[in-house]
Amino acid sequence: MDSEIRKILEAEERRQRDTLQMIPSENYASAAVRALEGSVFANKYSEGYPDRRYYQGNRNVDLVEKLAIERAKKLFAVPHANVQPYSGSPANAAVLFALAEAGDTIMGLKLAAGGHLTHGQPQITFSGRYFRSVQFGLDNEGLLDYEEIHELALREKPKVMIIGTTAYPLVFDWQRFAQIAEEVGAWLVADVAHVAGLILADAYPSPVPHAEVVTTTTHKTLRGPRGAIIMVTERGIRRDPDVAGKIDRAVFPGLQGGPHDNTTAAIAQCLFEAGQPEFRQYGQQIVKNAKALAKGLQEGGLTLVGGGTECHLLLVDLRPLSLSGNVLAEALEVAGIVCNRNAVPNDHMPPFYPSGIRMGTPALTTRGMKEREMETIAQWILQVIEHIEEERLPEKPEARAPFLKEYRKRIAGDPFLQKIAAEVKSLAGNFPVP
Ligand code: DSN
Repeated sequence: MDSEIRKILEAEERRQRDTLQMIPSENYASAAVRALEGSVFANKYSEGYPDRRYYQGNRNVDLVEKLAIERAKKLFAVPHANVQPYSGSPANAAVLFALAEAGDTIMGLKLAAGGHLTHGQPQITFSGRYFRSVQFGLDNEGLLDYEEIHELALREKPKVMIIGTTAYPLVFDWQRFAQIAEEVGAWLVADVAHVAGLILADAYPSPVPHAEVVTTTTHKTLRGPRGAIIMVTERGIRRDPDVAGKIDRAVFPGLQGGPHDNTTAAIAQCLFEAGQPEFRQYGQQIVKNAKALAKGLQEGGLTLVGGGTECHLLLVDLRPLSLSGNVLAEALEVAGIVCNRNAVPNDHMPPFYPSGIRMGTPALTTRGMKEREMETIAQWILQVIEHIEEERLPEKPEARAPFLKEYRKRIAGDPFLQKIAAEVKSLAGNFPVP
């Protein structure tokens, strides 16, 4: 390997090993998953689907793709699965293109409230430009207001409701979404990218009995490669017996060419892992850990959106401390705690300078950490907050970037943050990464 790349790779290996990865959409894939991603399957072209390829030489690729499909169908209890989408955004794009026409109305949760770009974010995404997007937010407590969603759906009559979240700490009421969708004749698409692994571990409700289509990425709580799966439920097939065909055609040739067969092989492996009894314990522990972390932070006086968590993530509202998400996330990173700044419901600040911090426990749980470690981590986070609580992001938008540049330099060698980073490294050393 080129020495320049090797050096960067080794630095990233150390970073992932010596610090706490608390971005809730990240995880540590197993060595087998990573080996398959880097395997000879990456050399192959396979446009088409198993037994219907446009290229020769796909005997083994067909086996691998069938295995991934069968495992997805069995684990999620669905009659149809497509494992070819390159990632979550292309998966959602394919579903929207399969179920709606240009200009049709789609409905989803606003990005600023924890929805995803592909759930209809206006103007800047295909989902908000190609379709007529109507969106709902959260109430002042940061919770879904099902009555408001119901009224919006009745008024706007969406063709597709694409429902999911990247930052909502409580469980979704899939049955309620299904009742609303049914009443207005909308397709219900559940995007469970964040919680797919929790669903398989019975740690989060499955939308499968309620939705017609389910999409997920494969690299978050599912702990596989960076990829995605689209599933059609019994309900979806009852509604339109050709819906699976429409979705398959929207993926290929509609949006994509050759599938990434190395990723497909790694998906088959991650679904094998997710079918083992240990995976159930893993998923359950993710939620226990998130609850323990939430408790520690709340006891230290922090405000959590939704009042806590029922899943793998929590969202700290920094407005009561007049603290910026950027300021805290930068300091935490110096202290070896890697999370991300995030908008809180009805945030008065723009998305680049939001008033919250999002944290998750999937990666720490993969390393074997439990409630006790979460209590320690909560104390470190509280100490970092106390250390920087006088720091203020400037009010003037043009002064923010220069301030953060200077702030980053100033805190890089901060002895207190470095002391915590050393303690973090020592704790992390007891929990090997895969
Ligand atoms: N970007 C992902 C996340 O961090 O939640 C969602 O796709």
